[in-house]
Parts: sequence; C-alpha cells; structure tokens
Amino acid sequence: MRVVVGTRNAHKIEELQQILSPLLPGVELVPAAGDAPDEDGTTFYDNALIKARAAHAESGLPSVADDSGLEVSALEGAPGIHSARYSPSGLDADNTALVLSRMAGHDDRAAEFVCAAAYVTDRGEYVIERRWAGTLALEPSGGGGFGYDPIFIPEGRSVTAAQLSAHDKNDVSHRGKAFRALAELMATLPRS
Ligand code: ITT
Repeated sequence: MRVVVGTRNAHKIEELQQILSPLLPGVELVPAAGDAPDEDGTTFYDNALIKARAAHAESGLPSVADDSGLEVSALEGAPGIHSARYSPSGLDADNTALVLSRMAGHDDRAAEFVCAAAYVTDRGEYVIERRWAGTLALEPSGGGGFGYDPIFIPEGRSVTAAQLSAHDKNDVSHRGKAFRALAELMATLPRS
C-alpha cells in the first residue's frame, strides 16, 4: 500500500519516515507531487486537513499531512500557525532570532510545539493533535533537528531539542506523539 505524504518540508518527511515506517509495515510513504495548497486555515487542524486533502485529491491515494508550529505563552501563542514564515525570510535562523528578540524582558519563557496529523482516504478524514511542552533557551544550541529546535528546551531536559538524537526527539515530540496515534488508528481502518 502506498500513502502520500503531503508536506514539502524535507526535515518533516525524514521524521515521518522514522516515526511511521516501523509502525506501518508494508506501507510505502511517497512524497506528494504538484503544487503545495494554500494554507488558509486558521488552526493547525484545518491546515493539516487542507494539505492531506490536496495530496489525496491529486494522487487518489490515502494521504497524510502535518501542520505544526511553536506557541509561545508570552507572545500570546505566536508564532503559532505562522511558524514557518514568522520572519520575512522564513529562514530557520531568522525565525528563531525573531522569537528570541521578542522575548526580551519576558520572564515567562514557556512554549509548546503543536502538531496536527491528518489522514484522508476515500472513506474518511481523521486528524489527531498532540503537544510538546518546554521553555525557550536564551540562545540557540545544537545542530540536530530543524526550525525552532535549537531554542526549545523540552520539559524534563536540560538541553535543546536540537541536542537530542533523532530517535530521542521522535520519542517525545509533538510529531512523534501525533503520528504514532494516527498510525494506530490507520492500522484499524480498511485499506482504500
Ligand atoms: P509543509 O507545509 O510543506 O508541511 P512547512 O515547514 O511550511 O512545510 P508548517 O506550515 O506546518 O510546515 O510549519 C511548520 C513550522 O513550524 C516549521 O517550518 C518550523 O519552523 C516549525 N516546527 C514544526 N515542527 C517543528 C519541530 O519539530 N522542530 C522545530 N520546529 C518545528
């Protein structure tokens, strides 16, 4: 069985391969073709469905997609669904620098990653959302992961997400938790 992955972010695709492959034996994950859809939803949930629906409509195959981002309490939930393009360049280093600069003067450094994982087939649509709590570091550290990982210190850890191994990150991350729950659900559904 082939399942299309409706994301263009290579880091996410790599994480999804690592998370889903052991749980879905016999399932081949293939990248979506065609143009990315407009993410004009107002929630992670809506945008994940928009991406999975577009991949399904284009391919005719069961499709998964991820919409995710970082919510910072002191910034009233920003960057949130705008995480990928928070700074004008949209580069990871610029996005993280902008978050850190907006945190100047704030004592509350609580933040959470959010991931909505969507699965769309001819028979139905499913979305599961999971979170990963932590705090913001004062400066970036670590070379693993992507996006805001270098400034995110997961709850219960003393290093940033970018200092965790890929395995350790997937074990506890928003994406790991959301897609493991989705894979459990997918395994119970008829394959169409
Ligand atoms: P697709 O829409 O093609 O999936 P994207 O990167 O634009 O790719 P999103 O709109 O879901 O995806 O934005 C996700 C952004 O949130 C991502 O670019 C990072 O900046 C941030 N992010 C999400 N998960 C993350 C993680 O595990 N570690 C660090 N940053 C993350």
